[in-house]
Amino acid sequence: MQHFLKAHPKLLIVDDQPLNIRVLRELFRSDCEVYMATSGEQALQLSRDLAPDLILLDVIMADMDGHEVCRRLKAAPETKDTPVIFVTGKDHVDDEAIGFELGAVDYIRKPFNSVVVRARVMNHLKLKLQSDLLREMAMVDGLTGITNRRGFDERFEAARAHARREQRPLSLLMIDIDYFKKYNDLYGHQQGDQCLRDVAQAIKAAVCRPHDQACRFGGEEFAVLLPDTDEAGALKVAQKLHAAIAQLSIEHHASDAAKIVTLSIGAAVRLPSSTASLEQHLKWADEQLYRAKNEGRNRTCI
Ligand code: GH3
Ligand code: MG
Ligand code: MG
Ligand code: MG
Repeated sequence: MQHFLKAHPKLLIVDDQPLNIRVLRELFRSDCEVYMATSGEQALQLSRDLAPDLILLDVIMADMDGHEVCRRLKAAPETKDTPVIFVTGKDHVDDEAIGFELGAVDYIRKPFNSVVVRARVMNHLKLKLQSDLLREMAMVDGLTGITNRRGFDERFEAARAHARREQRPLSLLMIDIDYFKKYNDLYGHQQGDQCLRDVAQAIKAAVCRPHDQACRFGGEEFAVLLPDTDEAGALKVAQKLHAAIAQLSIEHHASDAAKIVTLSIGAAVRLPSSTASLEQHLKWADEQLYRAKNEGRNRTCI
């Protein structure tokens, strides 16, 4: 395994015969965190809870066969990208074709050769971890190192699903640096870029609950997503952001709001009963941001 891949990928082995699991586990226990399931139901549960990097899946099982398990894994958003390899005694080529049609990445017939199985599984794990890394890199903003718009959209979607399921409020802050065009004009684009980096890091540091998400929305705009947060909570975070940026005390002599860099913030709370779309929620926050600008900048409107 190359150094940038995480040390111990998670491997889930599913087979209704504990003896079969033990044989496979021996092959991988030195390279992987190995988890085991002896039924289809248990496999689905563990797949959701553990987010394994790869699943080795038996086909013939008493409660729910491997084909059905695979179908359900591929149908659920949390598990649809988890690679599945069938490991089975069903050795007809038609069975193999079904396995691939169901979305498996490989098909291993029993009895198997340990060296070959090990090589195939390790190859698939390497691919999975590399694609995870690419996915993560695609969600980072190149200039500031914080989450980008693509990452934000994904988190926003997930946060909304959580809010709806758990009947929780969801708050959104749209943040815009005041008079940033004038900042660039006065201090130059390079210093403008440095200002964006400093502001981004300060926003990220000020937003500290594990499920909160700060991102660069584009240009000199940032967005903060606050799950399980009502109006009072959103205002508290917004005040914390104003304070954090004031603390940076970045000189801005061309600003009409203050002689340092400041933020305007628009906040919007989506209540559990709301049926508003993501676009509507963004639009509310944008409207409040517009108000904050009109009312003199360096403030939050909600
Ligand atoms: P307001 O207070 O109304 O927000 O005024 P503003 O000047 O901040 O707003 P405006 O939208 O007119 O200008 C945004 C500026 O942000 C213009 C653009 O040059 C600058 N900007 C956007 N992205 C970058 C970037 O990546 N680097 C730098 N240095 N500047 C950027
Ligand atoms: Mg079996
Ligand atoms: Mg702007
Ligand atoms: Mg601006």
